[in-house]
Amino acid sequence: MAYIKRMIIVALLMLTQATLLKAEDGQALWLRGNSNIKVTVSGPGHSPVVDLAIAELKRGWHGKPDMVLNLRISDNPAIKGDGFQLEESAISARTELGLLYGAYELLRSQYLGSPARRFVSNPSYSRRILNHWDNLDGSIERGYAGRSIFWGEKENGLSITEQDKEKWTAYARANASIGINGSVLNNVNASAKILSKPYLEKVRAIAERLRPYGIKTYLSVNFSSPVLIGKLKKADPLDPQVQQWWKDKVKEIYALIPDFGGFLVKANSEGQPGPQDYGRTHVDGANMMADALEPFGGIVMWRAFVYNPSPEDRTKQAYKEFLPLDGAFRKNVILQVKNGPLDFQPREPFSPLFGGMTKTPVMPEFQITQEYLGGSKQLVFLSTLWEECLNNDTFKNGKGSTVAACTDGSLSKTDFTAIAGVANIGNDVNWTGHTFAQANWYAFGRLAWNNKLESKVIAAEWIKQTFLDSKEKKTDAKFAKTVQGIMMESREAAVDYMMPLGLHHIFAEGHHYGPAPWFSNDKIRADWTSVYYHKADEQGIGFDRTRNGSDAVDQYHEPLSSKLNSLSTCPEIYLLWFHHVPWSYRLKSGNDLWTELCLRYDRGVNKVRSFQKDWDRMDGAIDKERFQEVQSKLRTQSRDAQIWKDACLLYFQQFSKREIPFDIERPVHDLQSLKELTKSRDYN
Ligand code: GCV
Repeated sequence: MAYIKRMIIVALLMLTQATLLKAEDGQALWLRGNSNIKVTVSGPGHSPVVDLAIAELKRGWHGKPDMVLNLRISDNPAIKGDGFQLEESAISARTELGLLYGAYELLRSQYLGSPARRFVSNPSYSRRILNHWDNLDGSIERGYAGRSIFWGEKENGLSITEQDKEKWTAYARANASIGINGSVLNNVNASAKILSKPYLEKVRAIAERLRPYGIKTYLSVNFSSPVLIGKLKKADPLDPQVQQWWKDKVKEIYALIPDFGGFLVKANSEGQPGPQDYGRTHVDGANMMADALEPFGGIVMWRAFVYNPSPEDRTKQAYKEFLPLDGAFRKNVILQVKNGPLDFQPREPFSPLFGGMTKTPVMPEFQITQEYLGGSKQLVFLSTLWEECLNNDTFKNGKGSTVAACTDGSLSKTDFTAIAGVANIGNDVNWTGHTFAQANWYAFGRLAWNNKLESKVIAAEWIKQTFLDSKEKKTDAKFAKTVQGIMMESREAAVDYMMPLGLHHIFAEGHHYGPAPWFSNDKIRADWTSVYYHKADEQGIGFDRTRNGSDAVDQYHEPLSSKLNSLSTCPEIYLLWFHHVPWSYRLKSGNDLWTELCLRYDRGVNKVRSFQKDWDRMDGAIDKERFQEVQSKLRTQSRDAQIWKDACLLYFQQFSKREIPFDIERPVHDLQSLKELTKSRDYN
């Protein structure tokens, strides 16, 4: 009886709470912390940035009432770059931007209820940049949250409304609050038009909105721009006319945008033009642009994502291309390298270029938009993926040479350091399509600022700011813990139901959402098909990248290369990435490979189902709108995880010729219908 009474009271409390919770559409992101608590803030004079810092502190103060807070510029040697020092009643920084970042950090810690203490915080990377793959017609390559907030719609994408400007300001504020300080405004598959006068005028207008928040504007450029919009006959980087064209163009840009950041370039990759079209090298191309940008302080981010249709293992090509060029780039060039050697898969080993380049600075490129991880339909917290990459040991200078250390300047001094994330932002009301995709934007910023932060801490911060009030209620703690659990397990679950044990790139053609392990097509290049990657046959499955195979293992330093090379020491999470393994091979669990594969797929599906149950139990803990949105998306994710499992197991079973273990759920689909389903464009 007492139990029933208690349950009724809990239910009534939850109901009251749910009706009191205000409707939320997600537009406010993690910045919901307005407050009425009074604070007096004194700053070092007035400037747009200092005034913003003061305004933010007054708007979001959750500390002691009627405090006097002092913002001051300091030459404390412990503070580096745009870092800051927090004390209970002061924020000190070398730069005004440091004061703004310090203000956001102080507000965050107050909201999270962390005690105020004295500490210094310095950014891990000096440039923390979002890459928007936004096309000038407003579409977004691999975008799942609506259309571009910068381009498109009317007048060739050039019109600017008051609403646009407000959106850009809100975008800049959200970024600054997590330390992001750069935006590349257009797709790396770049239209040359971006460098024409009318588009540059629009870039200027956008830059004006981003500037007060410390966000520098960068552009992706098309290597053939001198031909496409400049009326030159060629774009040969050694041609003096071409060099002059770039110098003039850069001068024109800086006259409009004095703090312009520089260029991002995808050259000689996936059909994009580049210096190799003229028999020149990536160095020739990058240095030509670097020379044009150097007098203005601009930089070139040259992408290493290059591969050609050739018999060579695709994952080896970038390293082979760039390693011989190490040291030949100008000082204001940095190589932008995707986390893995292939292409943002659910799990990849780190790119060997991080440990390979010794004289050329390298910056990681992460993908925030979930091209290969469920778009905006699936809840996958990517922070754990990035944390895993950053913490990998390259053994470049012996043990401890992590990817983080190879890129943040701790292993070798560079003139600047940088990190990029491919944005998941569009004009959807909640910015990112899935509410939980906001967490990936947030996590990228937080890791770019501090590449040692733990994902579980980032998740906890985000949950509280995004869903809960600063004053914690009893139900809040339960919600926070449950949701943190879901987030922390979500990426591993996706790996399990999509591509466990090192499998990779077995997606349906084109949309990269659903499975198509059967996909092969003689008419396109082999490395755009699935069978090229999994190589399933009657003996086994996996890509042999050992010394007897493509020898990709030797692009890594010892002792890692030998560890990866041997079947018995290769970490099982990368097993089928580096080895073609017999179906009967025994794994550490004692299961043979086929059984283990079945169990992993099944585990992934069950995990998503458990996320559903956990989320359902949270009904009433947050606003109805976002609760139901996530609930419905988890339903879709559960359905699609099952499709992944069934498609892969039924297809691979044709080669393994073994039974699916009876203690897991049998596939509920048949192979033929799955082939039809995932082919359809509507499926993605
Ligand atoms: C912007 C993958 C994606 C492409 C993307 C490319 C890149 O191939 O599928 O959409 O193009 O990577 O990073 O350049």
